[in-house]
Amino acid sequence: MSEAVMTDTAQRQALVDELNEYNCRVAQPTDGPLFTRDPQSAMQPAHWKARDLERLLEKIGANLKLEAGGQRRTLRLANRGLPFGTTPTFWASIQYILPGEIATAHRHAASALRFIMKGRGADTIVDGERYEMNEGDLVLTPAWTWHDHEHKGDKPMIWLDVLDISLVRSMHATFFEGSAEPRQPVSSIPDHSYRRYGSGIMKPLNDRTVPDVNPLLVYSAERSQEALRAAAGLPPDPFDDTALEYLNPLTGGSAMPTIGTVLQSLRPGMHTKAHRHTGSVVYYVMRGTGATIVDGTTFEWGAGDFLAIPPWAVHEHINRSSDTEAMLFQVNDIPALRKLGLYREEAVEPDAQRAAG
Ligand code: 1HN
Repeated sequence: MSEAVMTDTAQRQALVDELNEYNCRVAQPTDGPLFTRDPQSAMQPAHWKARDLERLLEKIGANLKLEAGGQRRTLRLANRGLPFGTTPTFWASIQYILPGEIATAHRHAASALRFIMKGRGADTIVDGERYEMNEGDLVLTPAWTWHDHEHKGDKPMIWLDVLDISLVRSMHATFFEGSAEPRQPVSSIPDHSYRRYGSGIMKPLNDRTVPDVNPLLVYSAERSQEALRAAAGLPPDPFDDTALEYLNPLTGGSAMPTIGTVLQSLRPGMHTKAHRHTGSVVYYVMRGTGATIVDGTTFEWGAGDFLAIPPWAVHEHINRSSDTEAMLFQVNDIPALRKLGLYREEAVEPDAQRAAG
């Protein structure tokens, strides 16, 4: 090595050290690329099978008391490519609550939602409003609303919890507060938000609600599945067949500001076109059997399974049955990406996906 290069290296290091003293730096040859041509996500596609989840839930039910771990007994869906969480922005967990248990009141800056998977007899109170939780219901816990749950039924109950924890953490905006009282006082009018906004087509006069904050807390299985049945008579969406997004009835935007929620039906024999988009997705299979091809890998799914799709991964869906629809509940972070101007999507020719595999 010539003396000139050595001197140059030493000089560069001296410069770097000096800059460092003043909390400054310049690009260095050892830095990785600052930009990639397109998203290179560390998140991996992931599949959780219902049979495994059921066994593991029973196991945590038998082994973990509710008091340990913040008064919630949850099985977190982890991603091997990420330091924490299910996707780069949100955490999906399955909550397992036993008869007689109370998940005590707290609130946090992270937005949360619950989608009821199995069981009956539990209720949740969100900012004073009590809702029964029935299979297929979506219940929202908007940012900073108090929430607690109690299981009054006689068999264990399970539901999906999704929180935008990783997004909130990345912005260093975490707040949390516990309550001295296990449960909140309940307001005198039952189903208050549902009575005011649940029709989705009308709203009360003299309404002073801030439109950006969704005033509707609950989306019943009955009403949302009825909407999906009505939409099934429309021509299929090329990538998702029949898919409806839960909405904020005041804005027509997503039900939560950061998290998208979608109810989706794949008709018998459907094989969708392939596409990719920014934003991550987790699917819960409510019923049916099928497959999703993600970046060339085929995941065969059945009722009760979960599937996670990384940002910008090419994916297409297949309903394997010739006579039964498949119904999926989907959670994504697309509303957050859209608000930040970061949403992009593109169709992918089927041959490209096969070659990638
Ligand atoms: C949480 O507060 C709940 O309130 C459920 O039921 C799951 C997962 C991580 C962090 C907080 C709940 C959660 C959670």
